[in-house]
Amino acid sequence: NVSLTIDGIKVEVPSCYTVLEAAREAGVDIPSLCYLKSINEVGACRICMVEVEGSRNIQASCVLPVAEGMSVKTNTKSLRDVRKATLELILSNHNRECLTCARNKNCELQSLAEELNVDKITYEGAKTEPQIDLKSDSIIRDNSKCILCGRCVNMCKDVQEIGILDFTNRGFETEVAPAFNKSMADVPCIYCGQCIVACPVAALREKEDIEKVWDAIDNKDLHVVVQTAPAVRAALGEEMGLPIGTRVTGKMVTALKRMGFDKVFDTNFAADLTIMEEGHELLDRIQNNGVLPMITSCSPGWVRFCEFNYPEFLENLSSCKSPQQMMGAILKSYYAEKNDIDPKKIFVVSVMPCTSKKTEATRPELNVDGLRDIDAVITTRELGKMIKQARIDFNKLEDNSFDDDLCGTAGVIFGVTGGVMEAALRTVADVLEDKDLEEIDYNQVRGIKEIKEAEVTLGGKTIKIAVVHGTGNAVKLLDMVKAGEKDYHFIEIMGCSGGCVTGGGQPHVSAKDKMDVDVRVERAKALYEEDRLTEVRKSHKNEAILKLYKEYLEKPNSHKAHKLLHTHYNK
Ligand code: HC1
Ligand code: SF4
Repeated sequence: NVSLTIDGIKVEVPSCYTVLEAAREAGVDIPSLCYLKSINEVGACRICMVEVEGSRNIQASCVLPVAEGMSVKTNTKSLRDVRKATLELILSNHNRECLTCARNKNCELQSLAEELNVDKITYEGAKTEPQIDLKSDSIIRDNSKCILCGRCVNMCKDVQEIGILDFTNRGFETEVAPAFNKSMADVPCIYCGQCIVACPVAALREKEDIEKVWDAIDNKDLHVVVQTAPAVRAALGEEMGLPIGTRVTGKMVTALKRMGFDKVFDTNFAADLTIMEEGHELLDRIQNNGVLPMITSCSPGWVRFCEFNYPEFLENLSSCKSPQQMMGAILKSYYAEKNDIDPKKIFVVSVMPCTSKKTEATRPELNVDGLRDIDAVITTRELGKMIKQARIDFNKLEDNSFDDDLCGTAGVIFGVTGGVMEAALRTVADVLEDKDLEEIDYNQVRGIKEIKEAEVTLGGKTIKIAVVHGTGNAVKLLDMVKAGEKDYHFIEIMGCSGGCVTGGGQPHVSAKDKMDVDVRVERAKALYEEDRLTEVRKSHKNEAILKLYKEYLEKPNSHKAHKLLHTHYNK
């Protein structure tokens, strides 16, 4: 450890700390902008400058290592002046239409301008020509909002190992964009939205479908139903000012009913259905020499990543559609027939923690008889905006339950890394052991370790499994599988680190708050809590699922199930 003083406060911190981190321990909040813990520590924006006793120059604290006996000042007049001038320069070439901006009141640049008391822009000068890329179904890039902090660049390059975004040109012409300034729709972007999560401003944001959803609700000819993904309940509260990871399932359902949806369903039901189909597919592949390892296919970012970067693994992907799609397919077939509604008049809205789900919903290979499973996808953030637009006082709402014709069980843990695997093991174990096992917590696949591996012996068979999250970690694992260094029966891959709880559509958490909490861990707790509270925690024991097979699908992987619930990806 190292001892130093910051603004006269003595602190002792590990020697690997930076001055910015040490200050945080001392309760001193040095302002910063480009800094994003473990992802972007580059000292580019020059906002976090400090004075160090004995040094003539001021220095960027986010890249300044602590040293024994160091004495640091963070709040002198000259530092305040420098920071303010730097921020004014950044703002001089920023599209400052804050009132109509997607990140209004939720923007790190705006907050900083307020905190540093910037009350005028002294240096009005040249402006970058605005260029807004609206072509993809998932992500909008708007260079008039970009402050060149590089957070998205390093997120995409180092964490996701994709490298879609980079700095181009020089000097005043510098921009962050895909190569050759192509649209995000014309490069191998997987729409994971992790660049949006990293962006402090609105230079990267989702393509909103809010108006489309309100229009559907207002259209009296349509039967408008909504499904919410497992991870949404773990984060929506943050949009309403609640602490990170507050579980708001009941209030969310009430809000959706008040907004005017005809039915409010839980994607967990379709996640259970996925387990039934995927579990049986795995057993079939193991027993009949099918392609192994089988790899999950519910994360659309991961599926796109596989298509672009590892096409040799496409045959390993489970043929199951994702739960989002399965839900739509069941609503427009079984549910439509049972309730005597024309499937063409059913409008299915998904609320997802994910930006890639917007593009997934448009994929033609997922259609059934030319009909899309899902008609509109909104993110958790968009739902937050709609609830506010509807003037619903969220925190005062009573709890309500999902419409129970199609309810869920183990599916809730799908939203966290390892959850699909755990839910699958609960079912596969019971089938292979031919028992109703009581020990169903698979701690080996929980947690945020980059690669989780386990061997489970079930009914005398050893099943080798692995779980990875974030495409960067998928690269590491798949390269080992390719090299023959590892072999497994079943692999779970999720496109985002932490799984869906930290998907690209989840509420923004500032870089400052991310220094204190691991958002992945806090939100995961909410889903494990809901799992603990659920009476039935195995997909194959879900009464609604059993009824669906009995009344309609017959059995897992039946002809009908294949038509509705499976697909084939090829590139
Ligand atoms: Fe997910 Fe899934 S868990 S992919 O992370 O398999 O988005 O939450 O809805 O489809 O169920 C996302 C979450 C979600 C699907 C399920
Ligand atoms: Fe990179 Fe994902 Fe952003 Fe595309 S969506 S640019 S892949 S981080």
